Amino acid sequence: MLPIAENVALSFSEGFAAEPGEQIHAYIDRLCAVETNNRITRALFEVFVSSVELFGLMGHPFFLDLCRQLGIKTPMVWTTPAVRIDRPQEARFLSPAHQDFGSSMLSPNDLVFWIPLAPLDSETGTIHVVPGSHKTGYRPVVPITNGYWPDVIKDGPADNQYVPVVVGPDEMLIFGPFLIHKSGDNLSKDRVRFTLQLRFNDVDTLPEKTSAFVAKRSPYLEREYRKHLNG
Ligand SMILES: O=C(O)CCC(=O)C(=O)O
Repeated sequence: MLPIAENVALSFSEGFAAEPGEQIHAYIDRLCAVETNNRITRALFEVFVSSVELFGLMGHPFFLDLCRQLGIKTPMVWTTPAVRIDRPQEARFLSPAHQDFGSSMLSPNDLVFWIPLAPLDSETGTIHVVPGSHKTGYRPVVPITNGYWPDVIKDGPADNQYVPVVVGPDEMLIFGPFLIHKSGDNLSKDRVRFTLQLRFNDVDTLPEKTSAFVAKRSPYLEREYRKHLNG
């Protein structure tokens, strides 16, 4: 259990304490079932990126050794650790087909570690990938305006080229920046698809010594800051 999760949940009227020994995904399933307007799971999604436990994973020898074994000489953070909470029967935030290189444009030997934090099966759905698509580099994209995703792959693969990757409880999927993939639906009635993504660039192969992300004011900080401007 991440202490941050229970702390956040208890601040909402629908929130309730975790059972002793309860696994975090079971707790989130219970919260998701009682919350209104996604407000608890949305807050969890927002705070998880600042969790010290998850940040710490980026520097854990387990991941750094794997990075080196898989071709990253000097690992650096590509994105902050991302936790996905794909709620049952909700399609709005699913990721359409894409290559993660679009959120980096840096090292061609980047790595993504996609890790289930709750059991996956055909009901919860999983990530869908196009085998072999990583061999042909970054594909042209065209902008889109419906939904939250910025673009779509031009002449992307047909639906029947995707295969779902059901990753076991003690397994993870590791892929490079050019693999074409997308989210599968979560068809279950009451289970969130709860997964962690850790992404690493390689300092040695950066085309420019820079980073794929910058710290930016969150909407909360922007709003609060403006209240005090000229105040
Ligand atoms: O987990 C998913 O549904 C999709 C994940 C994804 O698109 C990504 O990690 O880039």
